[in-house]
Amino acid sequence: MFKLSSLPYDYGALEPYISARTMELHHAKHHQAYVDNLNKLLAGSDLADKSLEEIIRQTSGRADQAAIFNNAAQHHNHEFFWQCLSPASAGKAPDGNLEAALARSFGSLDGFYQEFQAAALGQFGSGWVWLVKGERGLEIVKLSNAGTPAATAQSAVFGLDVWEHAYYLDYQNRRGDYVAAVLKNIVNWDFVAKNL
Ligand code: MN3
Repeated sequence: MFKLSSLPYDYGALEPYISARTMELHHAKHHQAYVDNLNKLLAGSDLADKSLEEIIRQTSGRADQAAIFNNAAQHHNHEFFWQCLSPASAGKAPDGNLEAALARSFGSLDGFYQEFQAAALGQFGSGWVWLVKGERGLEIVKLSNAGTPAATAQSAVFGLDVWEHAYYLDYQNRRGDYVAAVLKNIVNWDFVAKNL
């Protein structure tokens, strides 16, 4: 049985950038539902004794396993996403090796911010924007719905949920404002740097 982890901060800790109400609904309702659905779908399945990562890889791209993939990937994506955020990041920016790697791949930190923002705005409908380790350094990848680097050979360094449930109460249709607020104020760059 998979379990929902507690957040490493309070629901209100990311205010004013993400409200307590959004965080509570997102974690206690949306994320919890992915975990509950996954456990129900796995009951009696031959995938039940596999790790979350194995389940994701074995069900990715299979139409007959789409429900299991979607809930497993969303559980995995959210567990990672919560760690990508921190209330202790105000005024901080990537530094050291992370800043150097971002500058190599995107020209500069501002280049990274702009490219990430453009990818987030360009993701039509629900999905995620990921910073991943690719063959040529860091790359930005946008994936629909439950799309996850965990289904691929690329490993995630940072990820941002751009489903409307992540921001609609606070920003309505202004996805770009949500993305900018997160990038400039509440990314846990220490966690991101560890994923390099
Ligand atoms: Mn979400």
